[in-house]
Amino acid sequence: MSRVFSGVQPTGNIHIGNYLGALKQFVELQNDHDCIYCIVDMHSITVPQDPKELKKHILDVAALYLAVGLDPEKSIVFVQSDVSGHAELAWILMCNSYTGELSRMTQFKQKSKERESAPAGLFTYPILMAADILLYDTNIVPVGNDQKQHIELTRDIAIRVNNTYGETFVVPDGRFLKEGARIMALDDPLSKMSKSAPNAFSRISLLDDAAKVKKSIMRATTDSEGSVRFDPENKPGVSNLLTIYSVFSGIAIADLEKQYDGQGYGALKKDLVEVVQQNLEPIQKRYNEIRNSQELVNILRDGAERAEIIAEKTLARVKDRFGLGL
Ligand code: AQP
Repeated sequence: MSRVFSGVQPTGNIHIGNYLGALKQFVELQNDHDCIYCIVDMHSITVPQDPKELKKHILDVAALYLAVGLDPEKSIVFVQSDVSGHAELAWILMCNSYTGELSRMTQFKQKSKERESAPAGLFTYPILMAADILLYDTNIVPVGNDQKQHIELTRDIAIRVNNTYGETFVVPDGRFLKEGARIMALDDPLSKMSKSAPNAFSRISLLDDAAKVKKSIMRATTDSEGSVRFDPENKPGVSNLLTIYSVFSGIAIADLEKQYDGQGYGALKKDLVEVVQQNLEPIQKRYNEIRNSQELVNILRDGAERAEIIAEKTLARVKDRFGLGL
């Protein structure tokens, strides 16, 4: 069975972009793949975090993993910092990566340009991500398409090590959805929806109440043309709403265009509010049942133990290839 690995940062409440681009795939894949899903807390400290908030967000994301349908009987679910092999392998990979390739990463360029000086961890972040993936002999990495460049780098590092030290790593492939791989911000459909954007109405979080969902969608930026048409280049706002509608409802975009032909954006938005609320309701119900339970903590502890067994084997192989240790 192919091995699947992916993760989400506990940097705030998961939004529908994270869900439609990544988490929905996680759930689908767990039925016929060997899946490992991580809460990547070590990634989140590449920018300053409030320690109390971070601890809370780790459990929030874990509870959301289960609430969207991850089944700990089928998937390993754990917290990254509970398995020390991630950091250990990251160092080894760092010694086999180049500053030139890291400085080409667009996410680093974006995130560092807002600060006077960038933490070194923000620069080397993609190597920790490569370590996360390679540590588990991963074949498939389901992610949103903002991660394409990082997956390419992971592949390059794996191939480089294999060529230098002999077969060491499985070379993974990214898995990107045709629809939903890049959900855009509701207030600025030229930027991706993001947890950290200052305007809360730019995103819909999985835990948003009905009023917030309604307000975010009804305020969403569209255009002055007034016709419901999928054309991401010329009509990015309306196209983004159609994508969200289609992925949540399972109705093809072409059918939605027909359904709303001759109607204004108001009708599309009003129905989309309902579709999103209906999809979030069961997720929120399950989240509230599990968020403060001991069961959640037990699942994460058990997940870390199972992940550690796999990680140890890979690390032993890597150290042997590199001639490290006794
Ligand atoms: N807008 C998006 N559309 C589709 N997929 C997305 N992902 C993120 N944004 C979108 C995918 O969600 C997974 C988890 O993301 P992450 O938490 O690791 O970090 P991120 O990409 O940095 O997410 P955010 O929301 O943009 O957080 P901040 O604001 O903290 O930077 C990944 O698979 C990602 O591709």
